[in-house]
Amino acid sequence: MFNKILIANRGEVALRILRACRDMGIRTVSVHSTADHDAMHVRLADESVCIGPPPARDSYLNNAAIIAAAMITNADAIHPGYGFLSENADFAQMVEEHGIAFIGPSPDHIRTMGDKIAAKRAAAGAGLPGVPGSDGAVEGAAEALETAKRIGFPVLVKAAAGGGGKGMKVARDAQGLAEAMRLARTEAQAAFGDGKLYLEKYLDHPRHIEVQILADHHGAVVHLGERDCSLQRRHQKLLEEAPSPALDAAARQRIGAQAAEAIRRLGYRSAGTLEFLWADGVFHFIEMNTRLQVEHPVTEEVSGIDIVCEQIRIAAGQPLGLGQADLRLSGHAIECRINAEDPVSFAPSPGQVGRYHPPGGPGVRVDSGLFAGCEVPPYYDSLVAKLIVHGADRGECIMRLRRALAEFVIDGIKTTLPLHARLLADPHFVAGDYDIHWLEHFVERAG
Ligand code: MV4
Repeated sequence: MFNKILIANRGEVALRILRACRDMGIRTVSVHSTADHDAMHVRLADESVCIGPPPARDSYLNNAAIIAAAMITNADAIHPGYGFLSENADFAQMVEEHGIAFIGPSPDHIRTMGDKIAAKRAAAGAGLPGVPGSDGAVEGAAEALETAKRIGFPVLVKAAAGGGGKGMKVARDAQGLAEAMRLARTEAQAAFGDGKLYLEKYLDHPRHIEVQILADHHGAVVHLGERDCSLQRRHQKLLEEAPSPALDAAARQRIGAQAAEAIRRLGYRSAGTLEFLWADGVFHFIEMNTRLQVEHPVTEEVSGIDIVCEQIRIAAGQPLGLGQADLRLSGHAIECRINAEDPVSFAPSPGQVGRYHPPGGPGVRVDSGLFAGCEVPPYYDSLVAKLIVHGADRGECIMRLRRALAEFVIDGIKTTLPLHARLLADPHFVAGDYDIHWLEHFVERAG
């Protein structure tokens, strides 16, 4: 096992990794920008290294500074968390070239899954069909039109380097397609420096279902069931739950088994997530995330598995201590993402926190780096806390979540807590009756 892990991240996920390290008796090194000098992830670590000024590109994205920090502190592994360098194949490779373990999959797997066309091809080859569409990249308008006529309008133009919705355009007819191609190409080129595009049939009202996987270096693969991540606005998830209210036991079993088998065939090793769109009783693979995800706690709550500890053990070469038959998913879990934002306009709301009182009681977990008097800097993602609640079933989970939301006090900054309270009172949400577009309409109705 590793002696010392450097955590190349900040905020709640840095704390989450610190806690896993403590539970495993592994020493920790935090890195931080000058804006995070007094942050909780710095206070709780055994050692810390300042890696640069506030802008992320000069600190949390500064791979040379991070690797130098690992070298001088004698860390034998780096955990990248999520965001920042977590899906940067060049960083993972550089870490390994310095004799330090990267807690994640191989650079090759990160690279393949980072190219959405390559990912789709690899997944299809491993038994996970995607949405019907172009066979790889589409070059020009004529080729795009040919594909669109084959699969039928509406179609969705997607960027190979995309993900998170950037460079994505819907086209409803031939004229719209030419325009969508131009816009998507320009946007993708500007955002990623790569204008490569592909085409898919546009699914109108799917749900976003993802399957959590653990795979070790000895051929063992397990899935930990699915999460429903359909409740999002502008590609920012607001609330996730496990299991999905949309799936029955047969569909759940089918996608879990298919996902695990695909991971086995891909030779993937680490924690990872396969993303699907679920429409009309069919799963379509769309992307794979090769990192620990923000919403991993809902899976931890229903499976009893510590995903971060398992991810660290896998990276250290240890075998998964369990098989699929040892796993029992039980009850229901929901995560509310609490952002330092205005709950109506979503304008960022950084600043100093006043009173801070997290909720407690049966079934309640709070993952957060907040404390009374802390500063929420304006430079980074606005996620400041995650409230994760578990119950014997979805009904109990919702009752406990309402209780926890009512107890939660974060003064001094605006947060999305009131939006969650409103959502938890909505009959459609309570019925589990929503798709990927539903939240946008709910938010528009806000007063
Ligand atoms: C789609 C789709 C409909 N049809 N693909 C959005 C981000 C990227 N990860 C994939 N996305 C979508 N791909 C086809 N063929 C709709 C979306 C989509 C979406 C997907 C998941 C969660 C939220 C979403 C919000 C808008 C659009």
